[in-house]
Amino acid sequence: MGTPVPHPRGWPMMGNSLDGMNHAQYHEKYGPIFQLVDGPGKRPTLFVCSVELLNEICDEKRFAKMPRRGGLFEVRNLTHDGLFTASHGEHNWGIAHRVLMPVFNGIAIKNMFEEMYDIASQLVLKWARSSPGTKINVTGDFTRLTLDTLALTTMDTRFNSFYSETPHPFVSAMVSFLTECSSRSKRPDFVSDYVFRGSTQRYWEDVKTMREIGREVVHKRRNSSYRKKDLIDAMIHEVDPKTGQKMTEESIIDNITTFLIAGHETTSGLLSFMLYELVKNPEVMEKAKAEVDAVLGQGSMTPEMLSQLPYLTAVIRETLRLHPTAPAFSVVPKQDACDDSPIFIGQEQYQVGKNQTIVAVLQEIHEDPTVYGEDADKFKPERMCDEHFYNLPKGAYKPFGNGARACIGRALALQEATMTMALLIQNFEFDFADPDYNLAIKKTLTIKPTGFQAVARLRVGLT
Ligand code: MNH
Repeated sequence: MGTPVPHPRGWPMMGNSLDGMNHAQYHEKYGPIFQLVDGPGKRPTLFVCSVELLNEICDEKRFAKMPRRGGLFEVRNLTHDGLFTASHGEHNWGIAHRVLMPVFNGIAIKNMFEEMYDIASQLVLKWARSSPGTKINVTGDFTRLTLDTLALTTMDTRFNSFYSETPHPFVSAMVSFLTECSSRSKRPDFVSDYVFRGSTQRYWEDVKTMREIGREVVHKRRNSSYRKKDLIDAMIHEVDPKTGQKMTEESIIDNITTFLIAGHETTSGLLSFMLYELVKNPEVMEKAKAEVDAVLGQGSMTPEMLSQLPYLTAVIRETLRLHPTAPAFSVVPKQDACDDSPIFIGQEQYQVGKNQTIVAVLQEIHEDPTVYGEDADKFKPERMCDEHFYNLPKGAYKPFGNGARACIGRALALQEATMTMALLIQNFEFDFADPDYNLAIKKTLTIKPTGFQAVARLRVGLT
């Protein structure tokens, strides 16, 4: 019964890890679903590449998020059952979700406007003061921006990345921790930590460093009479309406570190791809500039202006369609241990194994020709203006994930991206530092452009 899922043969032991193919190539060769074995000792994983199949695994009655291996699972040693790394049904996820959802809604995010503007102005100053023709490492500077913004808005701490030669200790620990998470996830399960004891020790030291910084921030606030309506305040004082419980100290630290990790590369990648597409498509830049000039003029920005930039908003949506900076998310079928009935997905009735991980490959799904047509791979913000965007078929666009487990930082990220890009367009004209630059992408837990350098010129008449 059902249609067999295509699975490239692979090698004994190494599975498909030596195929040298990416998801797009597997998709082209095997169709909208395929099964791969990532390496020695790994269990086979399913990958889905169509809107139809995505829709089915987004049914939260049948499928749920359960990080059991892969990079996200390794992050759990730092963030435990915090929002991003929790499995479906974990108790502390529920408390944190109910306490924090209201604090991350659009209205509450407006209160962060001043702090975000402060950091974005630091970026503008840096680029304005650099000597003419300086090649800007775009992604590097956007990462400074998003890290500093998240640290300030979610942990009330200034990293001052634009002003210091060496990164803040939290940042160094996080960078080496994330690199190690990725190596650990690629290592065969039967190889013990002992073989990698050097890097393992460093990994646990990084965990300790980040948690201690988080703990200090929470202690300082808890022991002071100072109140500010921000995230830490909510995490310390708010009570979960359902259980009557507050977040524990450990859960607060899990989530502070979570926000920094989940929020910085994704938003920095978004800004980087967005600037790339704007420079690459001058007619899009012209329209965006006309809109920004009409709304902002030469004056300073107010939070109200952000909702008056529909074209820039469409540019952001289209950027996340073609370059979903969190390029995948995964689920497993919800099934009782004693229930062995087969599970099928799609019209073709592909069979899914019990407890089998299914990965949604967003870069492929977002270019599904049945929804986006034959020019699905072209950057066209017009297709994302409100009237089209709100009429997209279900499951056609999921850059922020799905359902209860969708991104809690969405409004924060969108406000930051809109505000930063509006400010940059108001002040600068951009070119590629290398006119022959071709987009190259580096993929870790997130995707971002690599080698993308730009040149910024202050716009005449504006100082
Ligand atoms: Mn974010 C979950 C994408 C910015 C904090 N985020 C997710 C998921 C996607 C995602 C996809 C679902 C992952 C999964 O199902 O396993 N997030 C993004 C993108 C951006 C982004 C594309 C920016 C652009 N995210 C942010 C920011 C923050 C944040 C900024 C924090 C301030 N994201 C989270 C958290 C979760 C999440 C926390 C987990 C939510 C939950 O499961 O309850």
